Amino acid sequence: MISKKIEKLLNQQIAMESDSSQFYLAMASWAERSGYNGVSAFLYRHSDEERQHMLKLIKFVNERGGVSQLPALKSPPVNFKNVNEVFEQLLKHEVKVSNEINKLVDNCLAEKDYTTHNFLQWYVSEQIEEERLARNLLDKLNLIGGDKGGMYLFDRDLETMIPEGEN
Ligand code: OFO
Repeated sequence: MISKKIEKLLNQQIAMESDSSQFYLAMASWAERSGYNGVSAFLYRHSDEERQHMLKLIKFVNERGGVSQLPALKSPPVNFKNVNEVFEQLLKHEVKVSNEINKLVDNCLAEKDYTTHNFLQWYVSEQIEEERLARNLLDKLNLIGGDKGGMYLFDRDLETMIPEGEN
């Protein structure tokens, strides 16, 4: 059974994963409209994965005798300046998520909730991968600079890339 405090914090994390999913969905839609089909496919997959992260938390809260709560959906931005801005914002967002996961892990230790602590280890590893991949992609974009051919190849590579970087 989880404590009310941990239940509240897990519900905040559910809201955060939902925000991630919405945010990346908006990015995917912008990329699709802007002719970046590979970037768009990657971000649609990323958005789906964030929804899976949210579902995993919902099920955990329910299984541990808590009550999961779904947040209201926030309206994400519609337009982005360019692909660089998309990935800069994505990295910034992932760093924020990692910080929140770390705080949650700290709270589990303080509350001696080792079950939730153990469950959250999956999220800790996932965040390392997601941040790593976002940084790699930004490095590539910086190398490409304004080169159109480079951008074409970047977009093509993302068509099949998996958002946690297992590819
Ligand atoms: Fe849920 O991993 Fe990104 O935010």
